[in-house]
Amino acid sequence: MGLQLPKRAAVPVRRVASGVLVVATLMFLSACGGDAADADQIARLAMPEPITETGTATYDLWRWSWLAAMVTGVIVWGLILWVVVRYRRRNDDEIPVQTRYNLPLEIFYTIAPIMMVIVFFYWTVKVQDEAIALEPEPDTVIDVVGQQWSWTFNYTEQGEGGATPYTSGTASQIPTLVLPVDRSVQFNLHSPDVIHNFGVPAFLMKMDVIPGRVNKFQVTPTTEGDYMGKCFELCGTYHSRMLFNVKVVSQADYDAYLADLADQGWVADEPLLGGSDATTQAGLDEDDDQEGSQE
Ligand SMILES: [Cu+2]
Repeated sequence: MGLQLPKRAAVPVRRVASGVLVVATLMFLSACGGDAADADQIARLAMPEPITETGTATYDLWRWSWLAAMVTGVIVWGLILWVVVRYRRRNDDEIPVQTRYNLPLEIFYTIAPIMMVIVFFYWTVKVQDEAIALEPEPDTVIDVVGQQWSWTFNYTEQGEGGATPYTSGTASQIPTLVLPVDRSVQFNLHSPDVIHNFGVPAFLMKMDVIPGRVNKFQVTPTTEGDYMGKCFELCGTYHSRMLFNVKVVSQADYDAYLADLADQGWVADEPLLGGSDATTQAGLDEDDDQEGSQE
């Protein structure tokens, strides 16, 4: 073979080792900065703390996936380092043989990733099924409307006489979604305009809000407290203002809150779905047959 490598001085192993050490130290130190909450977040591999029953399953999937990826990474990096050192060029006059192959090894590294993808796929589908499962009779139903540029939360038929207390935000004032603790709640997601995405990081759950169909998911919050939610789909100019607060409270506080909303006049006979009808797509008449709808 006429392959000729240009001659140059080899990089000393010591210099490479000290470079690796500096990078590792910097990564360690950057992980040490910040307060206890940051440290917790790092321990959870950047996931928020899950506060729902299904959130825990999602979190476990995340953790075990990272573990599998790290084990794979360590083996691969170890092999690379070993090969680099063991088969390095030892003098200026010879280069290592460039044509070695090993059939069993090649079969192994073809099959191993396929097996890994199958395992990841199986667990992802299993957890996803759990996250989007709907029980037939949830304790609470909330009709959520995402519209440019805020949210309306309808506490459907939970007011006196089956009325619907609601709260609605504006682009300058974000609304608060109040939920009872340890009760299953179903969100029916409506959009009268464009595709939004309703999500609460602490639930480890979000779902598209699509005009012309009603997506649904259920959660059971298990920890009282204040959380944040937002629109996760770039829906236009003021997408970034589509924030909302989430308060998980006791059943008594929840009932008091709904009564309070009704007292202040925030109550309707029917859930307010935005536009004339959230299941009518903008630009279509209500009588138009919506063939694209999957609902
Ligand atoms: Cu949006």
